[in-house]
Amino acid sequence: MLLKGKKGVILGLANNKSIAYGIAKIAHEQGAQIAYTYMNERFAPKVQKATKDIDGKLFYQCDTTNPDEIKALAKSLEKDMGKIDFIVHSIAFADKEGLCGNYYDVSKEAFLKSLEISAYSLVEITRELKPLLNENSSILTLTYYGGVKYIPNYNLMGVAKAALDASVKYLAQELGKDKIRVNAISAGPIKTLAASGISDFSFMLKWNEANSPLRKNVSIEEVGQSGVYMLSDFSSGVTGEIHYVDCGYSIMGMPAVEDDGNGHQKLVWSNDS
Ligand code: 0WD
Repeated sequence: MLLKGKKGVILGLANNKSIAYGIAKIAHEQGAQIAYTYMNERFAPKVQKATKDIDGKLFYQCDTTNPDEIKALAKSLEKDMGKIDFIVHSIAFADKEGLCGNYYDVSKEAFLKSLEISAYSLVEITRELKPLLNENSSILTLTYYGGVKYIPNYNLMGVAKAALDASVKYLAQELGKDKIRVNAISAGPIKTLAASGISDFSFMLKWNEANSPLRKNVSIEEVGQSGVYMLSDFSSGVTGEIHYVDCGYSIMGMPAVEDDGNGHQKLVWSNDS
């Protein structure tokens, strides 16, 4: 059991399709004691229901745009759990206007809100919860390739993920002396509530399945398995890392190839028969 005796908090589990749920499920199987947060009262019953089978007992409200709720979370965790060993940050948001059309049309309001929820929240949570973290603790966030390369319609979220990726590196350097690690998993596309806001998301899923070396899309359980490695002492030598769990998609320099039936690769749109 990789996480036996470890305690932590998972932020951003909206339902049993969430990436956070995949991480929670595997972390629970590996012996972790986990507290969960929900954004507001509307989400509380959904989070409680989703975590019923994985021993969900501790729940706290934490809208990360409210600094008082982050401070209150730190206090509640200390009271109910004492010191903790991991934090999973699985939170992101962009208004619809930031996930379609031209990036240059995005409003300042939408930009600031997205960066606040998707990137700054990691910084603020790290600062407020740091006093609770044991030595050898692990902080994990979720990112996407759209912060590194252009992905159609990912627009504002791509810019927010770039800020998140850079935050991981700066936080990793600063927390390293306290023996706290900070990493990100860059997951391939997965159909979740948040993903349904991205225009043409079903095409993204098909494209990734067709063009990934493993010829499939990643599951939340697969992200969970890699996530548990990042939370466990098995990754004790790893920090500041963006770890791809995307069926290999991000290594492809020239996608859209297929097998010609004779074991040879050819371009999907090639005229050569
Ligand atoms: O393809 C995907 N689904 C990928 C997602 C590929 C790669 C990365 N990711 C990232 C997302 O960008 C996000 O950072 O994984 C993380 C988790 O996303 P998810 O599991 O895809 O989405 P979801 O199940 O919707 O969870 C995100 C949750 C929100 O759910 P809603 O129902 O609002 O979409 O983030 C939470 C909320 O529960 N959230 C907040 N929590 C606290 N305070 C806030 C907030 N202000 N805003 C959103």
